[in-house]
Amino acid sequence: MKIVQGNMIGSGLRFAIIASRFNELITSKLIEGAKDALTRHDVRHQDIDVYWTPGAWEQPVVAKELALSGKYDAIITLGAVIRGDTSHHEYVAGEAAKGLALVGLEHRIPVAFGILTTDNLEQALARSGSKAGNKGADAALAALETANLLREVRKDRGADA
Ligand code: INI
Repeated sequence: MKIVQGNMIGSGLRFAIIASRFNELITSKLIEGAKDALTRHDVRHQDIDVYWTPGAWEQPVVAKELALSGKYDAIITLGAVIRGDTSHHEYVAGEAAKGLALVGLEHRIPVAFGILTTDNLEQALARSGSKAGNKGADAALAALETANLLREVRKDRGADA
């Protein structure tokens, strides 16, 4: 039986973080969580770049361009879509999720989904560094593990890394 998994060693890997200015109170904390998680796993500060978008809606097109650049081993998307009085937030969250999933598949690069989708600000605060952890850190670690897993899978296939 063969078990293949990605290790959690970040040295030499390069990451792009895409973060929304919308709900920056939350997203700034997600960025801190993501950066902390990566550097604790030996990713160098200079190998982490942060790109700001106006909102979650704009993230897929930026992710696509970054994937095309070939500069990164993984992309980490961070945002907070909080339910409002209208259905606007549903379109924003749904299209961001669809678009980001497409970028990962088309460009064969891990695109971690660290966009919170919550009913209220309290739930978002709980997930950005308080009682429910920090989803920015979780997304960063998922990106790191998947980047290393893809390396293993490509090695197995004899494909270029
Ligand atoms: N963008 C977010 O990142 N989170 C939200 O909660 C949100 N809501 O609810 O409106 C939001 N809207 C802005 C959107 O991402 C675009 O920036 C805007 O529609 C302009 O294209």
